Amino acid sequence: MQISPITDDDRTRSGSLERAKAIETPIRLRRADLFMLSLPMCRTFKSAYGASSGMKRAILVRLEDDDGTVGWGEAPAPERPVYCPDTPEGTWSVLSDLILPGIMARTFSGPSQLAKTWEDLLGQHYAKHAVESATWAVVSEKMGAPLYSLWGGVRTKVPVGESFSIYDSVELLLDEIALRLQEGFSRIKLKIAPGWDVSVVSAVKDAFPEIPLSVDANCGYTPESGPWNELDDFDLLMIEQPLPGDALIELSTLQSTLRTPICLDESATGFNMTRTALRMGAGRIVNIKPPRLGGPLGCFAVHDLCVDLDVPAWCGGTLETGIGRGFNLALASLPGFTMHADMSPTRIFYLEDLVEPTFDIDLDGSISVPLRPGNGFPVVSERVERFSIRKWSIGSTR
Ligand code: OSB
Ligand code: MG
Repeated sequence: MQISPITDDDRTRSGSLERAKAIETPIRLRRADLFMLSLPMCRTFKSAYGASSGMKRAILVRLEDDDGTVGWGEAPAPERPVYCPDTPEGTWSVLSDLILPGIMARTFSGPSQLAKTWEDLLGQHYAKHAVESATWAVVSEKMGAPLYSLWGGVRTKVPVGESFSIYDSVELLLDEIALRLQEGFSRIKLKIAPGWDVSVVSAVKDAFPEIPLSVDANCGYTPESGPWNELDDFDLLMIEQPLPGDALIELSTLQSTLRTPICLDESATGFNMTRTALRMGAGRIVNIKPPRLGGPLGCFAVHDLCVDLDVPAWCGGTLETGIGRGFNLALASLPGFTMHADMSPTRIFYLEDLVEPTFDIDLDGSISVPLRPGNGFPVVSERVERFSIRKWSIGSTR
């Protein structure tokens, strides 16, 4: 694929970002609540970064508008800052010390103006995402319009694939894949790492030759250590993040030797980084994830960039509960999301979801985009309380 040259028009030719910025519904928050949750996982999720299992923390933000409208957001920061620099404790501190105090009892014309209050803060993308998305839920509820229509979505069903963790044996992996294919998943993504790559991909290809297949290396290789030629022979949809996120020169060199597109995940930390990476030819596909990009507005910017450059994009996940996945599904309805999303139903990772009803995959391999205003799925407060290990609030209830 030829990457067309990027011009300074990239910022202005955008469609979805301009649309989102133009949405003006006054917000005035009277209260914000933070919840630190400890959620029981029902399986081990292992990648090049190591394994998560047992209990996983997640932070929830609940915003309450002066008119009583409530919106929830989620910061699924990993226990260890290996995929991204954010952590649960750091995110909690930024939310309670810096972000939430700055938005209380002030009138904002909409989410875009509200998000300007933290524009000067570097990083802290998970914290920013949790608040910005909760704000979008408030606005959507107030306007009586689902997020997907507010944001300019063009589809109400999102084709989904499953992200398969590293298993103890290839047999266990093949059994799991067979199960998921029966459920309808129509694209397979395998986590790879040194020692769990070529032979595994080969076994999966042999067992399921027809299924679109990709791999995700989560930065686990160096240019010298990866089995690039072997991987390139499998006709994979993409190789996701083979090298560290900031290794743009090496990624670009590697991409020039491969037929298989490289997909940017850890490299795509914001608009400028993604633009630079694409211009350098460091990848040909972009995985758009709301927490990694600091919220929906950051996603719209990258989405529009991808549309303008004719670069395929898809919506990735970070093991969100149904609260975070509600935003991901609405986002994935935008026109530039032309490839399968990572959107496993919450039941695959967690014993209990925080929303009811939650979502699941249809036999046609897709998940329906939520059509209700506000949070895509109704949040069950009792479960939030039950899994909370710490709470904090600012403002008052009336
Ligand atoms: O690299 O895509 C990734 C989960 C957490 C952090 C990074 C990644 C992932 C996944 C899981 O692959 C995708 C999902 O949430 O379903
Ligand atoms: Mg990834």
